Amino acid sequence: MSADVETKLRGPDAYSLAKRALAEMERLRIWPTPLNFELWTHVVAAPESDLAREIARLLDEGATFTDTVSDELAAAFLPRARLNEQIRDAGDALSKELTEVSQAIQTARKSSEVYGEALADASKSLADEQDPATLKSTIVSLTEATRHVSRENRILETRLAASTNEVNRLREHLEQVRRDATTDGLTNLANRKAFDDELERICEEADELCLAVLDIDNFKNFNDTWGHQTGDQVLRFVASVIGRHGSPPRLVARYGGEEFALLFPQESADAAFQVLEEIRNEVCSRALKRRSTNEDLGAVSISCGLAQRRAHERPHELMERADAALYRSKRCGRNRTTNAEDVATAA
Ligand code: GH3
Ligand code: MG
Ligand code: MG
Repeated sequence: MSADVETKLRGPDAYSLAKRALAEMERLRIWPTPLNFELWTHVVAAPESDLAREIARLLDEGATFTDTVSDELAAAFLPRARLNEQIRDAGDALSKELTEVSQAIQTARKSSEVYGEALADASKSLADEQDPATLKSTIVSLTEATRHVSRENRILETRLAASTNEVNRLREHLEQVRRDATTDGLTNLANRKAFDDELERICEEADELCLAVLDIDNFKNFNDTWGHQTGDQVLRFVASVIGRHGSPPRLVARYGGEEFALLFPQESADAAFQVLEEIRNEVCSRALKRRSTNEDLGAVSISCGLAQRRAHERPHELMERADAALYRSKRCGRNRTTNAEDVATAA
């Protein structure tokens, strides 16, 4: 999102842009969720933007704007600014907190210096002085100085406790922002960006690695028959099965619409193949029911492609081979797993 759009959406035209966005949404029968509204205000404010172009392309294709589609659009085109804003705000708050703590420490240091001087003076006068009245006044001022410094210390302690709480709150907030940025909202699995980063990292560390892509079969038909909401339910179900087989050190991600990726660090292709077959069997043997009406939906199946990393192979090459294996599974009738080595042999 450009600064231009931001300015427009906060400028004098904001109301008319908002009205136009709503009218467009109504015309296109786009459901007026807050996120859709946000997307469409951007479209009317910047009809030449990448977001507007992508939405036009999806409309041409006849796509349905499900929550997932909108989430993906927002993730691709809107969130960076929001994320940056949140990180910047947390950074500002942290720096304000540190400045205040450092000021409190300075004040405490000064008052303990003053107290040190008072102690030194007192010890001198106590050593030299015999007059009871002067001794008494020395003790009184010493007591006063002690009270003062202990008051200052209590203030500092309170300030430090408040700061510790605030810093912990900010840390949790930043952790949440980081989680949101790396998680897919529908399935709670890692998103594509998180997966790509991890794949890159693992490829730098180890050669022993298998990568699988898993794709729901004929999902468009399923959506067309049962609607996108039920489709979303199925996506969550498939994600939960894959997720159960993908505990660390494995990594599961929702890689695209109805496509998942699964990484097997330090595992052989045979072992990974077995796991994919277990997932596939678990998915296709479950008789699904529509939650809202309890209607039988039948079963869904998935196709999988598996590739074992070759020495020094780049992440995108490994992904391409897994994809080619998936494509072979689709071509051979779906609901099956193909090892990329077999694609290479057959080619
Ligand atoms: P294939 O077996 O070849 O994979 O066929 P397919 O129909 O699954 O594949 P295609 O790529 O033609 O269509 C994918 C469909 O997945 C289209 C889209 O409606 C659906 N889809 C993608 N993301 C979502 C989502 O978040 N929710 C729902 N309900 N459907 C989605
Ligand atoms: Mg599919
Ligand atoms: Mg697909």
